[in-house]
Amino acid sequence: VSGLFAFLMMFAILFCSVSQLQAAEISLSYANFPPAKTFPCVQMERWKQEVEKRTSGKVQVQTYPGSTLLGAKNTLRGVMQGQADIGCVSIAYHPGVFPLSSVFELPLGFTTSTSASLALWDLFQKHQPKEFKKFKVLTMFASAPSNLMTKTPVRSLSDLKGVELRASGILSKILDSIGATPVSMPMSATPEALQKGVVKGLFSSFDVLKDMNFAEICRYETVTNTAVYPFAIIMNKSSWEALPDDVKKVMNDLGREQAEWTGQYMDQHVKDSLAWSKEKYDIELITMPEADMQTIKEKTMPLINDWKTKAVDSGVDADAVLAEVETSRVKYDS
Ligand code: IAC
Repeated sequence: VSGLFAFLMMFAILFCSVSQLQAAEISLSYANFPPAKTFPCVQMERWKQEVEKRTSGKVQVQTYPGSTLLGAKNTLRGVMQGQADIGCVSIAYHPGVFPLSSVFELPLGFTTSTSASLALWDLFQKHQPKEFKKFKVLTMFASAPSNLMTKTPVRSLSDLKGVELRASGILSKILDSIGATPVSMPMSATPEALQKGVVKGLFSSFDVLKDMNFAEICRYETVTNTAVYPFAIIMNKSSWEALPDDVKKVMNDLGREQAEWTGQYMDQHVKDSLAWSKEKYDIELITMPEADMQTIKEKTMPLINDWKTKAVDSGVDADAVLAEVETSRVKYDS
């Protein structure tokens, strides 16, 4: 019996040491609010893969898509309190909290997710704004420009009058200034609102026609190419500080690369999503008359001044920020 016991003990010790060798030294949780198929989660899986590969398995990232760990509205607090190490935050869902980064919610004329994502990252790097002082920012990116996805056709601005549409942040104000009735909510709440008829469509980028299956209910897609939705991937400060230098370097080196990767993925995916929606649901892609596009520009212009006033109140050098973003737009968006 004692021989068997000794054998079992040896086996147990061997097994433990082998499994310890294979286990990652560092395990990090990463919370994301929209469904796994959407672009914030696709980029999350790519980041996880790269970090695990580049740290040779020393770091393991546990991903939680679809609000399974933290929802859209409690990610900021959840990451600050350490309920998750890392989280995905949509800037537009938190009006007033990000006086600098919210500049990207304005109609600035970015035509791609790639250019907006790189410009956003550059702006963050340059200013290291205090709005993120409680977090380590791992990367940032933006959606593609926003368009109207609706149950009934919007062929001109007059069709938009009083139509309830889902948006968020300054993008809700854009809708308001062109005559629609905005209803602010996160992307993750939109399927139910569309289903119940609380909204008749939404204002976002076309990737969600496929990834959220909105093409089924919103058969009309009107191109406005207005503002983008900016995002930040934030990490709990103590979780960050506990990382060894080589791991920090891997993550720091990934910041800009991840922004660009996500932008390029998004820009390609918008095309795939439109083609898929045409094929599956025979959606109609609508362009508004040139005069209406001009009216949109004029009516949304005051939002830039509104942003400026609030940004200055929060200590942001708003004119410099707008000038830098415009320089980046010219640099990346051509
Ligand atoms: C998305 C978004 C949010 C979650 C998932 C996919 C956005 C564009 C921005 C937004 N595509 O909130 O409308």
